[in-house]
This record gives sequence, C-alpha cells and structure tokens, in this order.
Amino acid sequence: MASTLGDNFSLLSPKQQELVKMLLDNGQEHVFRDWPGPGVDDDKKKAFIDQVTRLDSSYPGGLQAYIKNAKQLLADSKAGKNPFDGFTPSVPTGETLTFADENFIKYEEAGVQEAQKAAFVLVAGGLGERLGYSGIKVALPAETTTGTCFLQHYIEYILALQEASSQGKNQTQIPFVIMTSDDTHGRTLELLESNSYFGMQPKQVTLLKQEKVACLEDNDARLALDPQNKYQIQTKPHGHGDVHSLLYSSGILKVWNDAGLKWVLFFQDTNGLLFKAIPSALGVSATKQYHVNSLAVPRKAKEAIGGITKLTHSDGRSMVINVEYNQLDPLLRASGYPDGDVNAENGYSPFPGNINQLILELGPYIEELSRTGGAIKEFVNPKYKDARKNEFKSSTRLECMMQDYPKTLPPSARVGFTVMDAWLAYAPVKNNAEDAAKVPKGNPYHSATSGEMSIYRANSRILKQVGVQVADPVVQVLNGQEVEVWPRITWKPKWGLTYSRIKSKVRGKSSISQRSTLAIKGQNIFIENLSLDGALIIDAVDNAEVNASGSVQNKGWTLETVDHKDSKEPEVLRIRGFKFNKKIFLLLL
Ligand code: UGB
Repeated sequence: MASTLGDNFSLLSPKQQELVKMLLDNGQEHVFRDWPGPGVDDDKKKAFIDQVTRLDSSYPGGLQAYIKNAKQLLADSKAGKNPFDGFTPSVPTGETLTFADENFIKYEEAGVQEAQKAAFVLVAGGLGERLGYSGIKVALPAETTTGTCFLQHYIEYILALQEASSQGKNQTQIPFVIMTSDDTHGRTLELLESNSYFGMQPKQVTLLKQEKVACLEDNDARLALDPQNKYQIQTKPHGHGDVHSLLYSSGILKVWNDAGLKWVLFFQDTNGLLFKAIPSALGVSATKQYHVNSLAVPRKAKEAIGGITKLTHSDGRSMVINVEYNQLDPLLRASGYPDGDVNAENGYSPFPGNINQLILELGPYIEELSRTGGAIKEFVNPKYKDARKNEFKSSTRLECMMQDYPKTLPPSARVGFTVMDAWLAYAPVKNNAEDAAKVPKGNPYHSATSGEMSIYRANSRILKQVGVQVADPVVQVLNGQEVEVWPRITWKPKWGLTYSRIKSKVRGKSSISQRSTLAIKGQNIFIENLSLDGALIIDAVDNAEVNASGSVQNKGWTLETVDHKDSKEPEVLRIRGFKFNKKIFLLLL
C-alpha cells in the first residue's frame, strides 16, 4: 500500500488507511496512480477520501460489495447471460377492480379504515430526463385549472385519508417520507417550507436523500475518475430501488412498527390519478392479507411501463414480478411468444402494466429487510463500443428498482397485484412534447398534456357515474397529441376521497357542458340541481355547507393553444400545449 500511495499514506487516519487498503485489494490501484507527494493537492486528496467514505457508507455492504457485485454483473452482461435464464413467463392472475361496483365500494371503505395504520413513501429523486422540465417534477402543476402542484395534491390526499380514517377520534398523523437525491433535495425542501408543508405538520414529513453510486470504467469494475478532476470518482443515480435500504438504515420502519402501523405505500412523482386508486387497493391488501400488492393497469404493447409477469423456473420456483418494459419483448421472444410484446385480441398486452405503486405489509417488510439490509437485486446496462464487449462508450454503474423488492422473498410470501382501469388510476407525466407526439397511435402519451386531460376525464366520468349529466368530450390536437378535452372538473381530496363520499354530495339532476370549468375547493359542498355552462369556482371553508344549484351561465374559461416552442410562454404551459383564459367566472364563497 505504501508503495502505491508513497508518503501520502501518512496523511490518512487509521480508518481511512483501511478504506484505501480495501480499494487496493479490490483492483483499484489506478485511482491513486497519479497522486503527487504530500504537500501538493492535499485538500483534494482529502476530498477524494471523503467521497470514498460516503460511497462506502451509503451502499449496503460498502464499496467492496459494490465492486464485487459489479464484477459479477458485468461478466454476466459480457457473456450475454439472460437475467431470466431458466424462467418461463406466463400471464398471472390478480384482483381486478371495476370502478363503483359493490366490490370496489367495499374495498374503498376498508382501505379508508386501514389508512390510519399506513405510512406513505414518495420516490422523488429522479430528474425526469425524458420530460426535460427544468424544475423538480413534484413542483409541476398536476392541472392548471387550480394550479395545484403534484406535491400539494399528494399531501392533501394523505391529509384527507388521515381525517376520514380517524372518524372524529384523535387523528393519528400519517407519516410521509420523500426520497430525494442531490438533484432534487434542496428544491423539494424549499417547496415544502415556502408552502407551510401544504398543511401537513413538518414533523410528519421526513426527507431521505439517496446518494449516487460510483461509475465503472471497464469490465473489471474499475472506478471511473472524472476526466476533469482525478481526485473525484464519477457518480450516477442508482435508481428508485434505493428507497428500501434508506428506509431500513434510517430506523424509521422500526419507529412505525412500534407505533402500531401496518402498511407502507410507495408511489411516484407525477401520477395525478393515483390516489383515486389508493383506498380500494389498500382495502384489497387488508382483505387479502397481501404482503406485497402492486397496482397495475391494462397495458398497451410496447407502452413504457413494466409488465407484471408470472415467472416459473425449471426447478419449480415461481414468482409474480415486474419485467421492465425494455426486457419484456426479448424475454417473450426467447420463450415461446415469437411476436414478443404485442396486443391480444382485446387491444391490450396480456401482461398487466406496472404503475409502480406498491403496498407492503410492514411486519414482513421489516423481517425481509433485516435479512437483506435493504439490498435490492441490481442490474447493469453498459453501452459497449463494439461486439467484443471489451470497452464501454462511457462509464456505467449498477442500478436497482423498487419494484424488484419481491425478488428475494421466500415462496411463502403473499405477493399479489390489483388491476384498475387506467382512466381512473394512471396518468403519469414523463415524456416531453416532441417524444409524446411520436408515441404510436392508440398508446398513452404520458405527457403533461395527457396527464392534465386525464384528470378532467376521470373527474367527468366519476360525476357521470353518480348521475350528473356531463357532456361528451371534444377531440383536440395539443402539442401534436390527439386528446379528449372534457369539462375541466377538479375537486379537493377532502371533498371527493371515495366514490361513496362523492355520491353523497351530489343531489337531484345536474348538468355540465363541455366548455365548462368546475373547481370544488371546500369539504361540504353539495351539487344540487346545478346547470353549469361556463366557469364556477366554489371556495368554502370546510365547516361551511354550500349548496351549488340553479343555472350558472357565463363566458367561462376558454382553452387556448400554446406552441411548445414559444419561448414567450412559461415552461409549465409550453410543455402541455394549452392555457386557460381565466377572465370570466362565478365564484361562490
Ligand atoms: N426515482 C428516484 O427516486 N430515484 C432514482 O434514482 C430514479 C428515479 P421514472 P420509469 O409505472 O410509471 C418506472 O424515471 O423509467 C423516482 C418503473 O420502473 O419515471 O418511467 C422518480 O423520481 C416502470 O416499471 O421511471 O419506470 C420517479 O418518481 C413503470 O412502472 C420514479 O422513481 C413506470 O415507472 C420513477 O422514475 C411507471
């Protein structure tokens, strides 16, 4: 060691010397190769050792384990080893829910009861490169009628569940964890602080920051140094799978367990419909006693969402697991489905689409993490220079996904999934306008345009279901995407948490025209014999009972198109391709 490091060795503490020894023992001499003697760049050398210490402490098993895992995965990748070797895919069976039927209502009510024993975890460490938005995604408005951003929307739903599930008794505060990263942490905290945590108690909210992992420069898993700074190891995100080791190492799971909590619900940064599916899905978990329950929607072939698949091994083992969208087609082609990822006769892939909303039962979850330390099966995806696979085009790293958690579970684990209609449960904002416009016809766009329009569609369909005459949508092309434009109907979660609650607030015969806007912002607002043709914003304090009735007719809020390249318009409007001219409306207080 002294020969590699020379007199620099004496600059290190005994603990740091151990770390350096570990690196040398694991084939990493090159990182010290060009170090000048003591007295030159000592601060930079110290920063390097500090970085190595951080990388070592933030990975289960430390850097040694990371390098070892990387060597194995890189060797498998070079050998072209199929990660599903020995497994045969088939279509699994799960619980399929139909919105508003007896079963659905029963599960929703059971889920609301259970919510007081739940904790929520939002993974929000991703930058959203596909969307290309300059801010953090949770700060984006879910819809621009009220301008409510995703984070506010999520928090208001959790608070509404908290209130509904305590039924007037002492309210248990539902804990809310947000996983951030260096890319999102500061801006997430600022968004919360500058908005008084959107009504949550600050101590209810815990931010856990994921660290990036070291990049690798070759098949020997040698750590890649920054070309501009030889005292810095290149790093990249490790993926949303980090959430499990972070929750485990933070000690928070034990606190929840001691407080009598039973469920942990994981969700992603930009699905404005998700909470419409939460109560019923939680009800399914509780009723079926699932240790793991993944939410799914019917999936279009080649849609960029994973497929829930039953994998049966030749040795008899089987598991129900997400197969990621880039792996599903090759897996199917290699195992008796010559056409790969294609739609069945009903126009959908036979494999349900994973929307990455997981509900885990806390007890078995803690048990499993105590065994694994939260480590999730990883993968590596190097881009090789040529077919010999000896060199990479650029450095790579190991990655992991939160939905791979069940991969290490014993066969006795109760792993299930719940399928809901996509119009009710799934409308993520992931693709920029140009890429969305290229999505094959009939497949969902997953853009800011479709994300917002899907909220209006879902709310319109729900009100139709409870007897309001809601006009049919018109089809319009916005940012190159053909979307249905329904009346712009929004409500606060405390108004419309479940189907039954919505039904109880709608009376008589009401109608809403296609060009209308209706925003319901209070808890005890009743829609009764209302005929709306224009814009109506009902803003009332929670204990005020308001009856919205009679005929409301005005010029309303007109929808105007915005070109996504028009730099004069704000970015949040450009990415959706429209804005509202909000000049005329009626406000009921
Ligand atoms: N995220 C992190 O918190 N940290 C990270 O390092 C990376 C991401 P993407 P993608 O149902 O919607 C997922 O990038 O590739 C957060 C599932 O893997 O949006 O579209 C990030 O902030 C896929 O199976 O994921 O794929 C965001 O909240 C499919 O189900 C979340 O992780 C798909 O989502 C997801 O990140 C979907």
